[in-house]
Amino acid sequence: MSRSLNIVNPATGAPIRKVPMDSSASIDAKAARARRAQIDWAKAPWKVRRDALAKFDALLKAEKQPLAKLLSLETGKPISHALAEVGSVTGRIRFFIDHAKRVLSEETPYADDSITERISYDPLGVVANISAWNYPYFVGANVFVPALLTGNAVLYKPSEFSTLTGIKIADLLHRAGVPKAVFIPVLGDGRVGAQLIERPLGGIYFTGSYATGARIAASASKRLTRVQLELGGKDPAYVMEDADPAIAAVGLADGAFYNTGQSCCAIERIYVHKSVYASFVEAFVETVKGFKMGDPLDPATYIGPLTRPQRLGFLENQVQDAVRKGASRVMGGRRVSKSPGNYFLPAVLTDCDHRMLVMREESFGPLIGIQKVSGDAEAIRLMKDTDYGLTAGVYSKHFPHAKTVLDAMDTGSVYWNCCDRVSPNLPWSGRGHSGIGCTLGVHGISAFLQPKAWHLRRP
Ligand code: TXE
Repeated sequence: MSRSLNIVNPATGAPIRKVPMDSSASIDAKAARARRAQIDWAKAPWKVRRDALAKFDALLKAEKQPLAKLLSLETGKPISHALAEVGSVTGRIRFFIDHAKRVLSEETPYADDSITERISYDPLGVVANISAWNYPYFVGANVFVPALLTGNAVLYKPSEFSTLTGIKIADLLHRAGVPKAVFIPVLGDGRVGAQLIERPLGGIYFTGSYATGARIAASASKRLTRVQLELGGKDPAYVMEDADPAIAAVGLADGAFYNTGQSCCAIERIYVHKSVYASFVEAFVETVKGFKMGDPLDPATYIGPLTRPQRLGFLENQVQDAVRKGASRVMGGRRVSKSPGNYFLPAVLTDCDHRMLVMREESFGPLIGIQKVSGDAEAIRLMKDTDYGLTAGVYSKHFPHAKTVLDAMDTGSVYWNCCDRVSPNLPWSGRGHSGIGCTLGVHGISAFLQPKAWHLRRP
């Protein structure tokens, strides 16, 4: 008996569509098709693969409006954020197209009159891409664009919270010239994802929570399948004594609440030097009060509904736990009870400390805890008090001072006077519970290749 996904609008609770989920048998058939098709795809001239992804880029641009509207309808992402996401994927696609050929090229690191040493690069074969819902175009393209450019086939499982967008992505890639058997969507929930990774694969590329990532790594270890995990975070920011509190407040409010706080590299906790604490909190709260909460399809909306309904109670529990332990609830912090949508009033908690869940476990929603610190040493200790290692940032006027703090961070990315940003030029990686491996940058292209060393002695 086949199961179905019930796609629901998070802003209204209204059903959008039922989508049948893949079964074990259909996954087997798709995996077999991909294995056969990948051989010719890898042999295809570079130009064929490059032109298909360039056409995908062009289709994304041409159809940005309807794609953004579907994304907003299905995930509750404010339409302005959805347009920004679909519109910005081009930068990542262009980067991969401009750099993949060089990363793929053979190298001859050594040659003399008898020996030549050469390195060639092979694709991994068929890879599984298990993706997340919060930025389906970004986190998807980070994986399937370089995977396809380097000659791999992709079994792509969109999150159950962004299935319709995932189906659209597959349609665009196929219309762009990627063979249907080379990029195959596998539709369903976590159970379908668990069935998918049981197949023989050249690699598993996962974006999602730490808990699920750990389960996937355990499953993959039985077959020693290559695994890449882009997981959660508890990203800290520190407002130093020489920072401009008003500038820091605007930047960090956006970093904490953009995409309704549902970003892996969203600011999740803020430490403020005691000398600028009061002025920062005042400016921060004023900025957050200016964020309009409403219908995601309204261009003026900044805060939409949570994508996942079950997170309303999770966030309320973090607020209640903090207040019970002495935090001050300056604004928001509870669901909008009369709304049929998953609306959570944007919350700012002050007087926080590390006894509170809000300062330790990922919130992944419109909720932030702020803690006063006496100086850099205390800030560094608190920022490092976490199992995660995705990003960390500081606001200050003088870089040498900022660098002493950023050098101390054990994170894949660090920020000075900015936050919550990802660049195709730079490797995107997480340490500790934030993941394994790298996407973006040239590292994010090599992640889909395996080297072959050639030792050639002339007869
Ligand atoms: O993840 P889940 P969610 C993180 C973010 C947050 C989480 C939110 O920080 O922690 O993702 O996404 C499938 N075997 N990032 O709650 O539940 C599931 O169907 C195989 C970090 O959706 O882990 C979905 O497709 N698959 C990131 C996907 O895994 C399984 C950016 C993710 O689901 C499975 C975005 C199983 N046993 C979000 N169970 C970054 N660092 O860039 C579930 N799935």
